[in-house]
Amino acid sequence: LMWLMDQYLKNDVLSIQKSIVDHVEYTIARSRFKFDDFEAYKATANSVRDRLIESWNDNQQFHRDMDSKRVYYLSMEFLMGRSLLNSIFNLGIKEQYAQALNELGYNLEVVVEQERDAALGNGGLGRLAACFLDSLATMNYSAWGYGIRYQYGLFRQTLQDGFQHEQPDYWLNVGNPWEIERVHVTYPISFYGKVEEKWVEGTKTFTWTPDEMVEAVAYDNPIPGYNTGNTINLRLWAAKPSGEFDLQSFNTGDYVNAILSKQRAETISNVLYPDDRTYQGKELRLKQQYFFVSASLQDIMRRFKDHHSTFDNFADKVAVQLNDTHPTIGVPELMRLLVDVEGLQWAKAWDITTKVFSITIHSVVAETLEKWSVELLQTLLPRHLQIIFKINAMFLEEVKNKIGNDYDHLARLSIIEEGEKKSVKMGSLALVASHTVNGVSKLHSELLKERVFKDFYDIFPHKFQNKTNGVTQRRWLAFCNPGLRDMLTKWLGTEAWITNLDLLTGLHQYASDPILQKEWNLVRRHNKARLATYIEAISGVKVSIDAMFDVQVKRIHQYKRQLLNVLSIIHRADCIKNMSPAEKTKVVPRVCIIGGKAAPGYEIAKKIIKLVTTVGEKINNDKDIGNLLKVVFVPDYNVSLAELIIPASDLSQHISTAGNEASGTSNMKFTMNGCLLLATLSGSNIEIQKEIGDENIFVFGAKPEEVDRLRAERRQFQPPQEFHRIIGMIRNGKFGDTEYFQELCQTVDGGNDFYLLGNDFSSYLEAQAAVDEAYVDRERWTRMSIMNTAGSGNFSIDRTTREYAENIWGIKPCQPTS
Ligand code: 26V
Repeated sequence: LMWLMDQYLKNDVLSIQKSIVDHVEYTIARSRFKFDDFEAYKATANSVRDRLIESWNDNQQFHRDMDSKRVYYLSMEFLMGRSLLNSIFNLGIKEQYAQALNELGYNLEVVVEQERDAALGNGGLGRLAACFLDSLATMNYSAWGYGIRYQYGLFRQTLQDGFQHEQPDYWLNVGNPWEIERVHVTYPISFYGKVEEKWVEGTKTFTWTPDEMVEAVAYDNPIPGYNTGNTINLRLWAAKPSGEFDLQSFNTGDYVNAILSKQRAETISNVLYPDDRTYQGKELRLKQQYFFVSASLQDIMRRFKDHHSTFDNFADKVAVQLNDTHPTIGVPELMRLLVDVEGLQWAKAWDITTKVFSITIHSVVAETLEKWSVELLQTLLPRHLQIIFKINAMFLEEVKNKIGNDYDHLARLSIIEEGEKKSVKMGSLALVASHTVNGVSKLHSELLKERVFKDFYDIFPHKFQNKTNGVTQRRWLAFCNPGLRDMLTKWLGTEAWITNLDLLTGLHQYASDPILQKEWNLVRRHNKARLATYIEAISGVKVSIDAMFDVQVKRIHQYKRQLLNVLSIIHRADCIKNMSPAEKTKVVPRVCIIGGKAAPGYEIAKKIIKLVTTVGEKINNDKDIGNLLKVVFVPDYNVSLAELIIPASDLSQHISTAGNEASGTSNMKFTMNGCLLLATLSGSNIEIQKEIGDENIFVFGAKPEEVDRLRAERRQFQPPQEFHRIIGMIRNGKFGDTEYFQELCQTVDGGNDFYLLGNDFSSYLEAQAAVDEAYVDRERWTRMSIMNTAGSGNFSIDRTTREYAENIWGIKPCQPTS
């Protein structure tokens, strides 16, 4: 049988072809002589899936035997994108698959495009989680991701008359070949009900009798590492009606309604919340959090118990990383499982809990940290609320010994926010229970200590660390930019940079080499041509690849200042229109590309989108401007579009108000691909500048340490005339929709301008002029571009992963020898 299996899973072209055709016939149930591109994709994916499962099984067996410490990455979001190319590339069988398909009459590139994105995330936080999985697998760590199998991913954005509309992303209706349903891996998840206290043999015990129970069913998604047998697991939970519970209601005669009411359990894992700004205290969101965290912890404990008879070594075998505050309910849940279910003493359980958890914070301001009302917790998770109160009481008692009875100070530290509506501060709860808390860039980690968690830093300084984010160079360089990949490998004389990005420094010496420069620009032009074709297809706008591709793609947020970008675009158009023909010949032609989704309820962000499209319409049809300026809004920005856009960008904008972007990760992807940054002193921009050198990046705007003062004084600040004039143009209806844009214009009125667009405007225009000047000097620009790629080694997520592994999780790489 083993021999048969090995034959079946052989990786020569012929065996692969046979497996694809078999899947066409037996999985897709189509004729092996007639199937379309989509069916070819499904058959190919299934054939790859077989190979993934084999390596997944080997790997799970290996780690079971080793009983090595494992990290569990708990995240509400995993923004995975497509898997086919990633999988065959990481498994080292891309060429075979390309050839196999080719001989069958299909083109791998076309087949790959048939796959729908797995968009189970909003933006930075979710994509970071996906990059971590790739890195953990590649670096041979023992790791699992845990999350939710949403039926609806992030909404799909369409534009109607320039306005954003949201379409449901029912991504599973075409089937998902990458997941393995584990109908037997299920856990009961309880909600509501009441808690009874009883004295048993001298100790108080608590029995939670819930009112509602659902079942969590596991779906496993194998994650292959690059060039290693280490295929790790992303386990996503789906909610199903519980089989056993509630049998009573079936005897009341209302059979149909009993079924319908049970069916409502499934809503828990139905939809990803698309707002990444503020928590809204929605019960369903808290249910989602508890649902996936409880299932994950039960699963982790069951696996541990397979090998151990006590929990003494739990923290030596298990590390749990909380991706922001979203999975924090795991803290009282682990306590509940250890104390109420496993019968441990509180002190022992608390000791274990505080050795297991660590948390990453991804936001800059305290207001975005979640709070759940005591009232809601009391109703939904009564036992957890008790546990939280006890954790808080013990914590405050301990703190009192250090700081005395200063009431205000204690109130700030308290996990419970007092007041009319009491609430639980999830950030504080996570911090008290975690052995480590980290920010995602150097500046951000400092801000956490100085501001967001200042009071906690004073008592727990040892808990605070920095872990600057990174991105995976597999997806974000090696396979989204094959031209550059081959060139890097050729000039560095090795492919080893794919797992050791520091090797890119080897390019420094060639930055001015005319041969490299020539090849470099050829590759870049090829990438730009691909994007130009796409832009024409979606918008009808013809763009020249000689023009500078100036890109800003990210979620639409006021702090990210897409509006600042639009204002400078209007300014540029206006300047061009006032030029003589002779002056016009000196203008650097630009294609301004903007993309990103606005949260469905975020009106100001939606107005920014409408403004981009309106301004674009006007400029793109202006004969006086012609090809000197084009403005394109790319709808439905997602991971797959990023893979097309990033390699084709000359300039990319990361222009949030100084200090307001925790890190940023797309900046790293652009830098890696040889795109120059126009950047403020925010998050990891600062560290990128340090690595690639001041002369290879365009930095402008206020300093982070000035922002507080500038905000305080903004009522008195006089923005430049130009700024007023451009706002005036929008206000007075130059772009139509006069009424609609008023509210948007108000956001930058003197007293209101919280994100300091007025303050930074002059500096921004100067930086833009410096960009133009650099671009006309082709030799200089190309050198800068090469220096960006050469200096990006530090922003490989492998560096980040190693730092977490060594300084937070305490895990070591270990590889199955096959
Ligand atoms: C936040 C919230 C707030 C409560 C309601 C629901 C919800 C859902 C998602 C989020 C995530 C927003 C946080 C986020 O994505 N932060 C970004 O994390 C990136 C990775 O660390 C970082 O590069 C970005 O600077 C940061 O904005």
